[in-house]
Amino acid sequence: MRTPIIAGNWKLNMNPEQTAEFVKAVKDQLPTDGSVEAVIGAPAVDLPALLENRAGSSLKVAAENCYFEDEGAFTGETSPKVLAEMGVDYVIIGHSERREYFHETDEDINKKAHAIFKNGLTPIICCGETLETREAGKYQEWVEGQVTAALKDLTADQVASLVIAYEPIWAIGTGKTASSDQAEEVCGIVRQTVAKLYDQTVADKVRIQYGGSVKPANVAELMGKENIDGGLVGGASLVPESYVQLVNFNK
Ligand code: G2H
Repeated sequence: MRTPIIAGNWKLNMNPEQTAEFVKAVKDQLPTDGSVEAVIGAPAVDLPALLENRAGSSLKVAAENCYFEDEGAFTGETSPKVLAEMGVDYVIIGHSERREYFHETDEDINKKAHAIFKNGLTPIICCGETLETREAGKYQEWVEGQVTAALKDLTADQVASLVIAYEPIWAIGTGKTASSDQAEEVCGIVRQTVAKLYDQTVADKVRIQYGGSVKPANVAELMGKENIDGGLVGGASLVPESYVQLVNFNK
């Protein structure tokens, strides 16, 4: 049985003060029965406020990125080693915004995945196609290629424990959600890819999120799909009330 995982992805929003307020507002309304894992992914500058204020709650914390080296002359980067020392749980890598605006390659993402595991953290690896790729009918092979490259040389145990987020780029922040059937189809392809690369046992364990305009109104339908184990949520995760509704989608 895979525990559903709903993760906010705040992107470049919120400051430490707003973060503290947010956590105080949602903290007592998170699932306490272990039926859903609630995560917030925040900018690096907000992580201390998230970590301090989550005390006593089940909230898990994600960084939105990290570098693949632990230390050295890499101005402006974030160390996965330090994220682990701080008490962070997850690191989101390979988001389409990082691939597009910061030229992150499949190879970088794979190196980051290795660095994240080396430091005892868990990656949330994003994949997803553009509208052009979808309309050209090439989205299946595109996503399979991204997943294959991201997982290169990871062990079966590592892959079984990580999270893959399928985010069709055409549905991000556009208000245009992939239909639950479209989302399910590609999340199924992600799982089949893991089965091909490893085996069915690993594929049955890996958790797969859908991301792209997830909101309280559509989360339950998406979560009802066989291969969708969670959501990676941008806009709707910034409002405490809607975040609480999202993580309690099963109530
Ligand atoms: C996709 C998603 C969060 P939104 O990027 O990762 O954002 O929910 O705003 O479409």
